[in-house]
Amino acid sequence: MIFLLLSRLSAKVPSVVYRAALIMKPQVVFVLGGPGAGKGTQCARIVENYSYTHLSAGDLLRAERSREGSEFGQLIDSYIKEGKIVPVEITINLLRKAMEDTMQIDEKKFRFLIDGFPRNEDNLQGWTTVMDGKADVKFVLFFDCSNEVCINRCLERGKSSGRTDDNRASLEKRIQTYLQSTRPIISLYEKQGKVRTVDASCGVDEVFADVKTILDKEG
Ligand code: UP5
Ligand code: MG
Repeated sequence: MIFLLLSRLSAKVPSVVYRAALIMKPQVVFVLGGPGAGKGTQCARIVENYSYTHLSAGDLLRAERSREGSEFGQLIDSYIKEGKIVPVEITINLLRKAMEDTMQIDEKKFRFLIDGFPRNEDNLQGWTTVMDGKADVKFVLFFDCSNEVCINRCLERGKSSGRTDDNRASLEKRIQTYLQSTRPIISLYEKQGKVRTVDASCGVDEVFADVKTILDKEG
């Protein structure tokens, strides 16, 4: 009888240990840069080549804006058009849920590229309140690009993107918000030695070559 119990236990223990080892704390790379710097484009390339899941805060907000019955649809719509930053309570819940859903489907998917967040102090505070201790921020991948290049890329994309903020009036506001609110967040991480900067003004392949160098080094 004892033998039977022990053999059952020993069969169970390794699987419990194995499962615990598999459930990893999310590892996060924040991806920042001006509007049109190429965050989304480069994240897509990273996903093709490395085991990361890409979560764009902007995409999540646009999806929430279109979700039938969303109580935040109108608010998100006006904030995006005005190039303003949506209150973090909305964004952080979308991000947290997306991370949880991803890991629930596949617990090996614990590496995340969080694109376009945190954009201001409010975002950072919201992240700390909700995610501190629950996820590790490895570093910030910063796509550095002149305002002029950013604006031109978005205007070009605006010819077909259908995005309500890819027009000159919205872009001027997006750039102002970026300079006033997001750059200081990048500087904050810079002081902690956590920023990896890429020159985002050259072609997609050249930018990605620099991204690869960084990711290969970070492990
Ligand atoms: N392109 C890309 N790379 C290129 C290259 N190297 N050479 C030439 N062309 C290149 O690229 C933009 C365009 O440039 C594309 O046409 C691409 O082909 C080309 P993309 O990869 O889309 O750039 P990205 O940096 O992702 O630009 P995006 O417009 O998405 O940046 P934003 O940060 O402005 O937009 P986001 O979607 O993150 O946010 C939109 C709004 O949502 C914000 O303004 C804000 O109102 C709201 N928001 C919040 O409130 N909170 C958040 O946390 C996030 C968003
Ligand atoms: Mg984007």
